[in-house]
Amino acid sequence: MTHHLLILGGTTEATALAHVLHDAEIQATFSYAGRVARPKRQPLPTRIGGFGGVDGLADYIRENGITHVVDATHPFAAQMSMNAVAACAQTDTYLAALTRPKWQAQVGDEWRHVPDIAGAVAALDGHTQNVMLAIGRMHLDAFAPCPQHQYLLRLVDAPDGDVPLPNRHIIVDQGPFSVEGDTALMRDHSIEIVVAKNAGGTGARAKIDAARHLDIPIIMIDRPAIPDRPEVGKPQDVMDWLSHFSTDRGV
Ligand code: 3Y8
Ligand code: NAP
Repeated sequence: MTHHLLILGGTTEATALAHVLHDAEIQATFSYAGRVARPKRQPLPTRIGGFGGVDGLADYIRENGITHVVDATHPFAAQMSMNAVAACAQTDTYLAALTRPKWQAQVGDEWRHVPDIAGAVAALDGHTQNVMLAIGRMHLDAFAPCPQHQYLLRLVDAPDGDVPLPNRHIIVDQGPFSVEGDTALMRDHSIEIVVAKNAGGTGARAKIDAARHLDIPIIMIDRPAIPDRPEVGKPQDVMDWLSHFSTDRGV
């Protein structure tokens, strides 16, 4: 069986895996949702855009002879991960997720855990504060019930529509970020509290370390539930996983 992998990307780990597969000359296609204007270029053939739900992904798998799917999406991309589990079951395609562990609070951290975005909004229901909202663009509307705060927003692309937060300063920047940069940013804006997703990994971690250095509390949003699937933690683990499947040696 000749391998043809589909990598569901959009994370630092997905990019690292793309380079490993490219260097190993393993046939693979990289996939983005098409969320941002200039996604990072990958060393693999790349497709951009949704598949059209579970059936659309199942059709894509069949039509492109995909033999293995690696879900290397962000831990908060729960819908894509659920679709991958369903479509791979439907098409009897091997699936593994390339995931990264949750961040754990360390000595000096002041985290307030909330279960989801709504929980973060409820945690901001108080007096006016300088809030760094570093959870991207897709959920800004949810914070409209808390217009009293002065928001520092960090977005990958400049917002196309109006932002429902009257007192805001928008930074357009694409990670990975640095602790020095995030420390200076929080100081310059006298940030008093940070809202973050428990993304894990290194690309979004800078603000967590900067907040600790500056004794700033964090409202930490826990990850959404994702169905069970085989999980690995490193690109090399994906290579080991692949080696368990027979390859076409022409014998
Ligand atoms: C489109 C295209 C790589 C991947 C880099 C990682 C790290 C930098 C940090 C902050 C947090 C946030 C956000 C974030 C980070 C990495 C990784 C990560 C957080 C890109 C990318 C795509 C996206 C989608 C984008 C979301 C947004 C979330 C910004 C690429 C740059 C906040 C998540 O404008 C929008 O619609 C943006 C949407 C989903 C969350 C949201 O709700 O707005 N990511 N981010 C992917 C696609 O089209 O399929 O990969 O170049 C990727 C990266 N963003 O290879 O270096 O691995 O996590 N991405 C969060 O963690 O909270 C920023 O500002 O401190
Ligand atoms: P999501 O809510 O789980 O998915 C919504 C829909 O977007 C999916 O049903 C699918 O559409 C499409 N989609 C998502 N990821 C895709 C991919 N890699 N390739 C093709 N289609 C994809 O996803 P999301 O949270 O919007 O994340 C979108 C992308 O941004 C993913 O690549 C993710 O890794 C990346 N990202 C997200 C976050 C975050 O905080 N959510 C952070 C960093 C990076 P169809 O149903 O039409 O197939």
